[in-house]
Amino acid sequence: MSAIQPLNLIVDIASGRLEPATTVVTRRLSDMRGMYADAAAEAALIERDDSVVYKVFQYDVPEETGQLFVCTTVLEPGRVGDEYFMTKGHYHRVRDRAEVYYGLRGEGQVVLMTEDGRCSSVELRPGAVAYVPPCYAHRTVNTGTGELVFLAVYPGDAGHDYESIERSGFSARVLEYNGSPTLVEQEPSGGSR
Ligand code: M6P
Ligand code: ZN
Repeated sequence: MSAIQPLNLIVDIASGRLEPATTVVTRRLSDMRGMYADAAAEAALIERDDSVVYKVFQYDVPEETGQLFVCTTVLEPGRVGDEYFMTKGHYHRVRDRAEVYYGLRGEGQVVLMTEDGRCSSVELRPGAVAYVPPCYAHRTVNTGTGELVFLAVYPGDAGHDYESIERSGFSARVLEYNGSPTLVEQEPSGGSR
C-alpha cells in the first residue's frame, strides 16, 4: 500500500469547498445531456445559459484498497421541467464498495438502485448520514431552494461506473409533484434516461 501522511482536511461550509482539494470537477447541464426526463426543457436550459449543476472538491489518494477518498459536493438548486437538479449518479466499478454521505447544508435525497432496478431514497440534510450499501447505484438530488452541500467518503479502489447509468438510467426520478418532492417510478421502456 502507498504511504500517505496524516493530514487535516477543512470543509468551508459556507462555500462547500474542501481544502486542500487536489481535483475539482464542474458539471454543467451539457455534461449530463439525456439524463433528465424532459428532453425539451433540458435542451432549452442548455441553450439559455448551460448553468453549473454541481461541483465536486476531492482530496485524491492512491486508488488502492485500504485508502479512503474524501470529497465534498455542492449541488445547485434548480429544476429541468419538474425534475430537480441532480448528480449523474454511478455504481462503483468494484461493485461491493460502500460509501457514506454526510449532509452539511441544504436539503435533498440520495436515490439508491439495486442492480435489478429497484429504487429507494434516503434523506440528506444537515447532520444526516446517508449510507450507500455495497452494490447500489447512487445519485443525489437537491430538493431545496439553496445549495445542497455534503461530504462523501468512499474506498480508494471503488472507482466510478457511469456507463451503466448512461445506458439504462435510474428506474425512478425525484419530481416536484403537487409542490413536494416525490420519488416517481419510471416506465420500464423508454424515457428511463
Ligand atoms: C459524491 C461522491 C463522488 C461523486 C460525486 C458526484 O461526492 O459519490 O464520488 O463523484 O458525489 O456524483 P457523480 O460522480 O455521480 O456525478
Ligand atoms: Zn460513489
